[in-house]
Amino acid sequence: MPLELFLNATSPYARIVRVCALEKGLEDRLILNWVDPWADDAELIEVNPSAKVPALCCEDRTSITETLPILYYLDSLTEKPILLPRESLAAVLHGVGLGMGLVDAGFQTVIARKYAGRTDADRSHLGKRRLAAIERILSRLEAETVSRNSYNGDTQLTLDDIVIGVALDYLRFRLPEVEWPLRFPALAAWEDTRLTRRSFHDTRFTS
Ligand SMILES: N[C@@H](CCC(=O)N[C@@H](CS)C(=O)NCC(=O)O)C(=O)O
Repeated sequence: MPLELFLNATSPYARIVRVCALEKGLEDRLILNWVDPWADDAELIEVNPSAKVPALCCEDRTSITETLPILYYLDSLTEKPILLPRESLAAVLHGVGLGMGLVDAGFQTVIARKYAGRTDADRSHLGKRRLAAIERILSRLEAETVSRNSYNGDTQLTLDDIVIGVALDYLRFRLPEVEWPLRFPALAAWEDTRLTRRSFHDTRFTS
């Protein structure tokens, strides 16, 4: 059996997994199972009782849920390219953590707005904390852009590049009023080089 990924087209978490699968050259081993996680899809719930995407069925039908464990597993499937290189593991995981923080704060903002309305969601205690977290993470990423590995379009990506790259594009997609590309120019230049890469281009968000 091939690997089977449960996903939807607007999930930043699922896109991170897809970009990783493409970068790892796993395209031919992977079936994409498009589902609506909000519709209590029975097949998805069987694989992931949390009813969330992404969820992965392995070739032996073991299921793996949650983005980071799925990424860890995919990275183990091929020797090269390695998304979590041992020699720079702390630095890469540092970036992965910042990127996942941005995805979480962005996604939770979008969902809270959807169910509570934008004004109530953003003015709530948790809403203010999420928006403040987005600002702080963007500032931190901007400050660290110079020290982040330089990228010329051919260089192999590591997991931090992928998570941060998708997180930033998710903000552009769902929270355009944040206007981060105008306010964080170094980060915008860094992101531009990633979005042209095939793995990012072929997985771009569609509503
Ligand atoms: N912690 C999970 C978050 C995944 C997640 O929240 N996925 C959203 C789509 S972007 C979802 O499926 N939500 C459905 C729900 O919460 O019921 C991960 O890292 O994979």
